[in-house]
Amino acid sequence: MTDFTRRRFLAAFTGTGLSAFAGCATPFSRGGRGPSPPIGEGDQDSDETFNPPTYTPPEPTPLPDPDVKRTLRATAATITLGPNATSQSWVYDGQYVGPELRVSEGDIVEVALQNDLPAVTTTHWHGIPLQNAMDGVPYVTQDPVTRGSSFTYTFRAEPPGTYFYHSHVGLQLDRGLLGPLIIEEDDPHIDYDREFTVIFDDYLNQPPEPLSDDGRDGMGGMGGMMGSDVRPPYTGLLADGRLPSNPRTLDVAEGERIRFRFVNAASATEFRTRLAGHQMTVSHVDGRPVDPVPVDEFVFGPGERYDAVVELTNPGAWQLRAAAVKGDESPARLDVRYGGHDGTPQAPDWGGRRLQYHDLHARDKISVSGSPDRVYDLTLSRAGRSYTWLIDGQAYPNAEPLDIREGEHVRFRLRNHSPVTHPMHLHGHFFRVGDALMDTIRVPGHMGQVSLDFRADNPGNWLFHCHNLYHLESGMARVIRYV
Ligand SMILES: [Cu+2]
Repeated sequence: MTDFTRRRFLAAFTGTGLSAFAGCATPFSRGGRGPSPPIGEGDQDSDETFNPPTYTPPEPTPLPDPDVKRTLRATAATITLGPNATSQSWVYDGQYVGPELRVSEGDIVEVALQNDLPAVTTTHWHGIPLQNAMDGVPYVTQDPVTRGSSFTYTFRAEPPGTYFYHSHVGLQLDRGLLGPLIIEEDDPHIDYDREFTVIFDDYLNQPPEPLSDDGRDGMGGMGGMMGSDVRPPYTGLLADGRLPSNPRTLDVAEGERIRFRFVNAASATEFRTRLAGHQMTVSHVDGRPVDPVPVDEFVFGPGERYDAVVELTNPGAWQLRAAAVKGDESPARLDVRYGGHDGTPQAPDWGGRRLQYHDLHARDKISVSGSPDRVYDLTLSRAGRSYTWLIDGQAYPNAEPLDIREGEHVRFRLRNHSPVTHPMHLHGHFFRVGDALMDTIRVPGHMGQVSLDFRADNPGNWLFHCHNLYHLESGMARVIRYV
């Protein structure tokens, strides 16, 4: 057992981890690795002798024979992002973005993950409320899959919607181990002629490493209220695996209605998204159908998905752009070109009506209303001068589980004491915020507050965490435990 793996294992299961990793990693920009990496460093490591976890997920209820069988091979590969832009990375099936898995509502899906990486891995099916043992969280729902071995995930494809799958080990998501997962609905509430899935990502031309604060921005003190966040040194922002210098073009015809399925698969980037020359009508959030909302632009954070229908009524050549809310890279870009319009695509002007969460009204039946059975008040903050992110003062893995009971109506009241947005993601459940259902919500910085409610209807141990991968790796997670 390497020193790292032993330490991480101990951190995960005996609660000795905090002192091991708080504040002692080296800064990302120096390219070094700290002496005591947090849970993320599993992606550097191939140790296969860890002890079994103390938690065993509920035995999965057997499902019928699969309707769809796939193999996903996690492997090192050379990926191409544009002319003269190739990169060595870790991806699924040798391609970045990974292959789109497209299934029908209700299908039984069986995916064999084959690990050909030089490291352990898992695959998480982001947003799908599947059985706990299939959730793909290392040390929480399963042992990580060792080199050369495989793990078969089986789940029922429901509810329909726009999802994605990704590695849940360490910082592997930021290497490119991700792909879209579309569950087609039998009876959509919107009309459209064609659809396109669009994956936005931030691109790092080097292996990711945990972040730490090297003092450049004077962070620290005041419980993390001061200063700004550190961000990995991204090379660029990508739409469907392409740099903006090499955009994908959608050839369209006047009069068509296009459904876009937008996925924010970035590790540390909120995107502001807009198509020049057109409004978008938002129809789904995190896969859940909403009453259609016409907007000019929307912002979404890591882990969120938005579907929007665009009516093509303005012939020309147009850019769809996704710009980092905080970050100075060129916006990710996709071109929409009507037949016969060969000119340079026009970039959007920002402004106009931007989608707000309170615009969203779920069309699904919402299973929680009235007074909750259990309430957790949870602050989101940074620990002093170290690059450690906390949920209610505790840094995972040295953090207490949040206990709930099956059948309860649970409420989390989140209050963000830090200056940065945290996209908080709950595994295994959709939650209600206002009149909408979702699985990931941005909690704004500077004392932003969100109250989310869910029904405890999926027994197991589930991760609740910030989907900024660097915050997650620096402690911003809790296990939700059914007791
Ligand atoms: Cu965060």
